[in-house]
Amino acid sequence: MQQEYLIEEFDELDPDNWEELENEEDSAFIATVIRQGEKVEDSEASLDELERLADTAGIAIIGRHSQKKTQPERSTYFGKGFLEELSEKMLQAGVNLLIINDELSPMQARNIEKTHQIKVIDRTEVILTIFHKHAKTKEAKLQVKLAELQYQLPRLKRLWGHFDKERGSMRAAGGSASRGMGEKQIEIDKRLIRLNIRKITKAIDQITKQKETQRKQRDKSKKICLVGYTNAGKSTLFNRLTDAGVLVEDRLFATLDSTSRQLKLSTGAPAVISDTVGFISELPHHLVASFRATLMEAVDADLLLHTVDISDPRHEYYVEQVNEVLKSIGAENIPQLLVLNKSDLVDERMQTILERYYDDSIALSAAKNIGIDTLLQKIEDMLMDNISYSLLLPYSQTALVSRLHDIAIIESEDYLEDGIHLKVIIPEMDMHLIQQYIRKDD
Ligand SMILES: Nc1nc2c(ncn2[C@@H]2O[C@H](COP(=O)(O)OP(=O)(O)OP(=O)(O)O)[C@@H](O)[C@H]2O)c(=O)[nH]1
Ligand SMILES: [Mg+2]
Repeated sequence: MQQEYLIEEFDELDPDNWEELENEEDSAFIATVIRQGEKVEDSEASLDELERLADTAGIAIIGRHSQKKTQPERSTYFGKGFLEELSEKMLQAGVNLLIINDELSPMQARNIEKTHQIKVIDRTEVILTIFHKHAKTKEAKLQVKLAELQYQLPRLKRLWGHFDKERGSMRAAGGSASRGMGEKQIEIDKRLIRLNIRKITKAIDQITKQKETQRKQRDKSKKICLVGYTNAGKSTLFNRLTDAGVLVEDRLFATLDSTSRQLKLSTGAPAVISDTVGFISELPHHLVASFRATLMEAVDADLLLHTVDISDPRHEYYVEQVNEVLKSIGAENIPQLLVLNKSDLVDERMQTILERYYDDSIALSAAKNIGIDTLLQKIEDMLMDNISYSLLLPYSQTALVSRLHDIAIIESEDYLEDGIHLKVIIPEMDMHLIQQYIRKDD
């Protein structure tokens, strides 16, 4: 069984004590700035995504507005006239919540709320709310809690503003909520939050260590990790490959933790595959930092199965966004196989075009069980290509060493008395270059 992290000293994070978010705000307006050079279609698609995120968080969107601007204003994000118009429209529609498709600075949010008497939340808060609602395991809960606290810390003053207006309407800062609190209370809460951050960080470190030990135990196994944009079908594919029965749902961020299972390969080589949290564009950085225990699964993999929904016209953008996140966690050099999922929803001609367009890709349908055998075959081929070789080169071969730096992944490099010791992963086609230097005892 996975996820048996018994961290008794953190009882307050037990499922029973996990404070439930209240959601009295069930309708809102969304708004964005269209920056200079940004295409209107891209901005609209991003608002569509925000609307979907809001829906997952339990908020219905009944108005959508955008303002063209070179860039957002430093103090109020939108221009004054636009905000006045917007708050007027919100008043008419009887809506008191504005969601902005960006991460607001604490000052911007405070200024908008003070001047226009509307409640404003940003994209990050919507994502945090979803993560909060979907977190089931202790690992996920601790990580979400950490991200929330880090997000709240610089925003306490504003959060207390919310409590003054509407009791307990926002995520309770540090767990305590009352009314009309002044600066002193904010200071007390800041201290409380910092203390909690330290405690939770310690607990997460413990989880990370346990996971590291688990990973070391399966060190001989090849590690494969499913990554991809949220809702791409990673968990569906994981279940298809392993019969693990993890949760699959047509909603964003259904999976928030990682699950690993043995993967049976026809070569008999031991392999483990992991399903993990999905990515989204502009994933809040606090979440990326907090989810490092979960994301280590991807960082440590020998092969990433980068899953993308090809029935969505924005597939190329999703691939780019996922690669961005992979880069930010240091997993950009891990070999990838791009799984073009949901092929049942596009015609065959399109599948062929896309398979040619994307290097190392395969079109399949996880849900309809089409193309799974080919996928397994491809995984085997790719893993075979990724064997690392130990080499011993004489010092006369420094030119080859620098060539290897260009064409291979150098895992280690030591200049010793008997020559240059290298550990390299090299493409099949370049094997002839190193053949005579492979150390036989390895
Ligand atoms: N038509 C079709 N639907 C699919 C396919 N694979 C997955 N789905 C659907 O896509 C939705 C999301 O699937 P999940 O497997 O939960 O996606 P995920 O990538 O794990 O999503 P998160 O965990 O939320 O990041 C579900 O409704 C699945 O039934 C497929 O091959 N074809
Ligand atoms: Mg999933």
